[in-house]
Amino acid sequence: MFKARFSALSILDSCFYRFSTACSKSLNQYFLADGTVLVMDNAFNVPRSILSKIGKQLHTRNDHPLGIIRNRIEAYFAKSRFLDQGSYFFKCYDNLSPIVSIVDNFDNLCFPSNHPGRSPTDTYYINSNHVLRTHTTAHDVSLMSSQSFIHNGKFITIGDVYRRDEIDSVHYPVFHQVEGVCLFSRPELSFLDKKYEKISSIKVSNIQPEHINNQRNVELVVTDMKREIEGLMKNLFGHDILFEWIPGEFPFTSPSYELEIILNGKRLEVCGCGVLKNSILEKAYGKYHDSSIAWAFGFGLERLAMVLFDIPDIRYFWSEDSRFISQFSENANNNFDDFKPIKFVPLSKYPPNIRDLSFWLSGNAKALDFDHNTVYEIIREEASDLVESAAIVSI
Ligand code: FA5
Ligand code: MG
Repeated sequence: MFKARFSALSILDSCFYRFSTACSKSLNQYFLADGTVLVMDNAFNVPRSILSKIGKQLHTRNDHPLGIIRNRIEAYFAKSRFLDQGSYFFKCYDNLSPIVSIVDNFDNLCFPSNHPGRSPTDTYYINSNHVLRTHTTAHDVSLMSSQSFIHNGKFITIGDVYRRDEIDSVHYPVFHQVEGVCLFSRPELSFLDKKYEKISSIKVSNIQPEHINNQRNVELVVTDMKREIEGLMKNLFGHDILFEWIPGEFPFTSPSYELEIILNGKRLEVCGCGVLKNSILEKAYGKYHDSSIAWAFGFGLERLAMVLFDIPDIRYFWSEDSRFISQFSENANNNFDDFKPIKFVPLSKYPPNIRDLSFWLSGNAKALDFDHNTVYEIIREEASDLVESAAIVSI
């Protein structure tokens, strides 16, 4: 049995909900606002509600909480590194198309052919060869290998990403990520060696075979990555922020880590990161590339903004209600040195109007012969953002 909880965020609402299949495949072309024509095939599985979010570019709106936090992250990474090696900056890309090839999203990033992330139950397919990017990491190889992007292997990428996922206050099928990549040339590694001479570098496991003879380099790069990310956390949330590094696992990094921040005793995963696999650098730069090693990370912007502004539910970011956006406008113009985040105030003086709805799925549910993400999507498609959470109550 499934139980779905509905709560209107800004209006009192009482509707009767009908559940049916979500997505119409009657057209084989779809025109996006920017003029892109998507030619669909049988793999197409993107519902209307998701298509309507493409191109909204919330992260580029200076007055939107996602835009405010993105500006702060960009400012943090805009500082120069390796000053005595010549100044390098993290270049920022925020306007790359969210429609990417499966080569960019999966193959180039060493996802095995049977990885669950490739499944249409997890990923939105436009056609057999194109998906809505499931992470901003999808751009890493093409940005690194492209001649037309000049960034010295140090860049951040910000954009909307799409995943068929569960329904609760910290998951939404469209969210935003910021990716960071920092590639080290050999002179830069010597510079790191000096920089961290007095700091005992981190002991690492899961070192890639290609790095086994250069363990010190891996330790330096992981030390540098963790310091950058911790610096960002302190810059955003203040020096008292509590966090913990835990081991992670991604097909494209080794070693890999995740960062959890701890707030009021609760843990929230905000970031995945690690040392990019050497085979990925080879794809981008060729087998005999001179740049030896790179770190990379990916943050979920909504999760950071929820903590910074005390926003209790991820659905708010898509609110068109001016009472939501206008709350943050003062922060849009804040000087970053004396930034005091505005704390979110609920839009309505009325408490949420909550309805619980239970329903049964027919078929052999005991054998789990249904896909959970598909059920979540049908619920979302029919009930829109009124649905607050959905969970299996019994099987
Ligand atoms: C990734 O997406 C990796 N590409 C991150 C990475 C980049 C690792 C570079 C190594 C090197 P993950 O699936 O854990 O990892 O997602 C990263 C972050 O996105 C999470 O920590 C979380 O903050 C956020 N996130 C993930 N799923 C959702 C969701 N459905 N709704 C909102 N935020 C989400
Ligand atoms: Mg994760």
